[in-house]
Amino acid sequence: MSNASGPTARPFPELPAGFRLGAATAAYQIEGAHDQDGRGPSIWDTFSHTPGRTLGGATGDTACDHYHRYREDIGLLRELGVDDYRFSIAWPRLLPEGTGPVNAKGLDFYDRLIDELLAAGVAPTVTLYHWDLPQALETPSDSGSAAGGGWRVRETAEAFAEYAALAAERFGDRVERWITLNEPYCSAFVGHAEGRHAPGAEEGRGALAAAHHLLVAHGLAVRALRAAGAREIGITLNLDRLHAATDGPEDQAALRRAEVLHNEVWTEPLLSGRYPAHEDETWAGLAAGPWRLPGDLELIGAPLDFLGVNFYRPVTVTAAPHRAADPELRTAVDIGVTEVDPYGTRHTTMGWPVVPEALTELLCGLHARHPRLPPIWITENGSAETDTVAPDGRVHDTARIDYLTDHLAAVSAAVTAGVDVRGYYVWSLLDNFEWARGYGQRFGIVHVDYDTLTRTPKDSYHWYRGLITAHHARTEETTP
Ligand code: PNW
Repeated sequence: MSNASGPTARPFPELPAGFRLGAATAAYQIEGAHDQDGRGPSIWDTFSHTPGRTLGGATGDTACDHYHRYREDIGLLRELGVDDYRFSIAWPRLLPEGTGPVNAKGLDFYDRLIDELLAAGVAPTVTLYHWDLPQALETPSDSGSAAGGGWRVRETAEAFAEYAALAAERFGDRVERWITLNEPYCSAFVGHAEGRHAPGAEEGRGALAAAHHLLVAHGLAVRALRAAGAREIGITLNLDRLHAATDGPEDQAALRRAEVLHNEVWTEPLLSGRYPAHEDETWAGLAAGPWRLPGDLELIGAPLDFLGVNFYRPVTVTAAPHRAADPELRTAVDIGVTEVDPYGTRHTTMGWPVVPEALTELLCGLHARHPRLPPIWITENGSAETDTVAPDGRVHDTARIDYLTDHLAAVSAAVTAGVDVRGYYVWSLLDNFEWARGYGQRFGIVHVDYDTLTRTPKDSYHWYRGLITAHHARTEETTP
């Protein structure tokens, strides 16, 4: 495919016929309107409002104000020509206390959003949980009926299944694809052990319990979605392409520990119906913790229609001394591993190295290791750059175009090698609230001015539009 009229001279990557192209966002990162129309608070409202937790004290109170500007944003998607749009539903908009009374205005908002997407010719993909747990499930309010405890307790998984059933009954006739959880690794370990994400806890035991309950929540939600007749059901994981810094035995052992924590804790129960073999006695804690009930692994391992994979960068690890005294923290986060960066390549503003072939390797590795691997969707991929609106009124984000070109080519290479990858969502449609990093990191293919909330499509948006148009034309030629 040529790219004669595009902003860069490089050709578009070749994609398989019928491969689907989309864009992704998440509720707390774009919606704003945090206290409007009956939305209850989430753990991210509480966390971002706690001094010192996010860069410059940034919150999602307004974010991109997508709650009020969703029509404009869907217009951007329509113009872009994407096949699919991945967004998340804010659980506390539908159920302000996490469970119990339903907020009709919350249901109405997502009804309007979904109907406008369909009218724009874009298929909705819904993420049910992109980190905004209703605060009432974490710490109950006076009126709250829930016990609190968040993901550390099983009741939260049960509440999640009720929420999933509510969403599927209301929206299931129009939603193409359902993602139960986004990156449960982050919810469990970044949220409960590292403490860099909400709820900001640094507990070993709490993180292990959270990991298990998130998987149970996924399993219960799959069951509820199936019962409601949902179309395609999957989960999104941030799987890591890991390397050891050296061939030495200590680094190789560190690599094994990282493989378990980052990948196998999730892929083994989900795809093989078991927890990873625990040569390290601490892993027995997760596999045999008191939170585990008979039947859980069958529930968690129920067949999926697809696996969502978020990919940004590879990670290299080396052995390091433990720092924490708590033996359970040594399981959940302080696993005797530290990251090193041997990559002599360009880095994005997140400090992440740009290594597209790592995505091909990750996908081929999954395919080789898991006989039950369902079709894969890349549910997030993108780069943060220093994007500013130039005097000509445009945003010349050539580095992002190169990143996306090379990563799409890397996906295509995996398909050629035999991996069943069905589609790709660029992260993100809009610049948005990048969690603890606040508004300092811009991932959008559309620039957002946070003072005026003006949207300016970047050069990468125009490039992606050209790619999608060319890809659709080619797919039509090759499909009889
Ligand atoms: C993913 N970390 O997040 C998320 O799914 C998106 O919401 C996010 O915007 C995107 O990747 C880009 O970062 C992560 O600090 C954010 O470990 C932070 C971490 C991991 C994943």
